[in-house]
Amino acid sequence: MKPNSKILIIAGSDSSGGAGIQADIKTITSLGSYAMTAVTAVTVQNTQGVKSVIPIPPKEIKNQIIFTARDIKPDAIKIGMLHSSKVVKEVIEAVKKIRTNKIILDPVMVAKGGAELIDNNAIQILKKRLIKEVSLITPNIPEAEILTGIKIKNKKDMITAANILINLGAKNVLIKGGHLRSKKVEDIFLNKSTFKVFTSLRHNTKNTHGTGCTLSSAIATFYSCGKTINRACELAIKYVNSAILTNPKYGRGNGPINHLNSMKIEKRFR
Ligand code: PXL
Repeated sequence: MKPNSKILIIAGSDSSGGAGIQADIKTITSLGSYAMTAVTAVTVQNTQGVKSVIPIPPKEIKNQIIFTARDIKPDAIKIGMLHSSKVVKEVIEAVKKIRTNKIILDPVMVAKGGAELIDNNAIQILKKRLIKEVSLITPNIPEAEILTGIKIKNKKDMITAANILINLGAKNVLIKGGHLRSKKVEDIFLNKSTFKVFTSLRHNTKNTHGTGCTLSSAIATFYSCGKTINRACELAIKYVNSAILTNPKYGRGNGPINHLNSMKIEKRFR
């Protein structure tokens, strides 16, 4: 088969393969599209935690984006870990230059084990400037709390937070409800004309490392292939839910999900 579309990933590397660039490439590939990358940082980690973070110089992040996209124009962009304000600024400049208008922003802040992947200044610029430049922002509950300054305890609070993000200039918002202690997981989608709640079964497992990265890459892939933004969210949520259910149980900590869950390998290898 040939790829259906081309996606540029701007994110950090996760040496354990479950989150970050690695999750993004696996997701985009397994859903049938072509993945390109601009690496923002290299993390040293396993399923038990992050040992260190090595930042890539901001100018080189911008160079990766522009040089790559000038040759192969992406149909969509997925943005993940941006650790400093300098990086956020360079990424804003670079994505303006390459003129791809389908951009999904996963505002990555803290890794599963608690390691901070972004600093405070960067959060402020992300909130003031980057939010307005993207098609969709996909915060989880702790990220939505930081971006909006409100405490989120239930669906009503999620809706309030989504409205605050729309007022900050977001075009579309998907707040992921996985961190709430509800029996089912409810993710809410909001833009100026549409409100939707996507309900999924909650699977009782600690192996959910990289769900946010995987979700935003899956949304970027479906969206790049012509689905509407809210349908892309719905399809991506289903993909992540199946990936959690069929997780391979790797590692001693928070293990990865099964990025391959949508695939059938038909080729025979001799
Ligand atoms: O899941 C958030 C995340 C994003 N990007 C990178 C990460 C992580 C979590 O560990 O390592 C590179």
